[in-house]
Amino acid sequence: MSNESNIRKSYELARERYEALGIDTEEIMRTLSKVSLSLHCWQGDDVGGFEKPAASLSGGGIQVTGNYPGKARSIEELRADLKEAYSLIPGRHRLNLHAIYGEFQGKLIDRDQITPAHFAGWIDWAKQRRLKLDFNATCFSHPKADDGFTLSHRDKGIRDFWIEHSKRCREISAVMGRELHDPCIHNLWIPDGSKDHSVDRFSYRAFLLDSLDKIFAIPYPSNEMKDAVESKLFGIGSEAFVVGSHEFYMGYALSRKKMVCIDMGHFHPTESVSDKISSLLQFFDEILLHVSRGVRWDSDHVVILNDDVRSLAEEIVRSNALNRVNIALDFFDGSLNRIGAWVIGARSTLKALLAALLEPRGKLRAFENKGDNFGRLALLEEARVLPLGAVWDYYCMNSGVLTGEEWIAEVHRYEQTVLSKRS
Ligand code: RNT
Ligand code: ZN
Repeated sequence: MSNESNIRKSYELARERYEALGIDTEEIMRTLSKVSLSLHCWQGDDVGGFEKPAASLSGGGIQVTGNYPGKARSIEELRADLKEAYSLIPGRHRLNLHAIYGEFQGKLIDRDQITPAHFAGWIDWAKQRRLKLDFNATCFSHPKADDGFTLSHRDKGIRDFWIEHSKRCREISAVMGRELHDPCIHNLWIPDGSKDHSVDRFSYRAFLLDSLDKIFAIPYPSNEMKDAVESKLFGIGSEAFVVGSHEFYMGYALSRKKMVCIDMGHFHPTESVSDKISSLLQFFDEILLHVSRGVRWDSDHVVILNDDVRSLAEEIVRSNALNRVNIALDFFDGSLNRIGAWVIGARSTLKALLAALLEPRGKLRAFENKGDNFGRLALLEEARVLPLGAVWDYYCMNSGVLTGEEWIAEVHRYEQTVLSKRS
């Protein structure tokens, strides 16, 4: 019996099992195929980028550990690796770039000098591959970020430098969106904060507010670009104080009609990020997510199919908000095959969405509406062991990507034939 016919047989049984619960697996697979994750370029080279001289991850409250061989050393290598990763992820997904990934042709182009021309190659590449782009200002890994402050810096000269950078990044985003006929989401995250207590939190936040208003002074049409702002609770070296806290950006985004970006690794470890979705959606048309995995003090481990990600997907689906929640991935791990890391994170996020879509929502809601809390809890528990894997394999097969554990061998093959040749 071939693998393919086994997958079909398992799927057929699964389809009937779900049908009995009122779930149409065919329709759900069509819905899933329209979900486009934004794949973060920075997992491919440990947030290095292609500036000359090369930026090294610093001043950012974020850190990549591990020196697994084979990381992309050039734009060509990164594109080849991305192509490999995309080929193992079912569906059509976006690419999320950071400003340090421009084509600077070996020249020193400081952050306040970048232009859309430096990203023309990416736009062409995206056009050829029918990809859509998202973008991020890079307000870290730079001498002017070394003391841990950028847009909220006490020094006006340093603030102005990062304001100019961020304005240019928004312009680049608008060009990307215009050229690719799909709005590019520009996300702004800054590392600003301090290891120990500040006695003037108010002033830093007032500086940040003023800088943001200057950055957002130029409006762009929403079919070209959309703005998001990302908060954080603490980072490495900013344990006691982060200027751009959740409350700060909630207030900012609501009053200025921007999106909030909710990174799963940026909250108290016992706080449930999924619970925020249905609240935010009462006030925002759209939000941006950074799907990540916090582990102790790190906020950026490779995403896996854990309860946090499953609950997040459930809350998006239960809120009927797949078209209002933009889902980006954000993690970086240099201790394993980096293409494998991308694919694990993306496939796990999609599996979580599939699981959420396959939830017997009608029956669960009926229990809840009747006040039958036992019935609701019992069905939730039974639903956890429904044959999700059979639908997933069938979905992958029909999407033309390797199923089950088969893709692991392909990543190993790529490592042997391509990555191992990189010194
Ligand atoms: C850092 C933020 C931010 C970065 C990327 C590289 O804590 O999550 O989104 O990870 O911009
Ligand atoms: Zn993030």
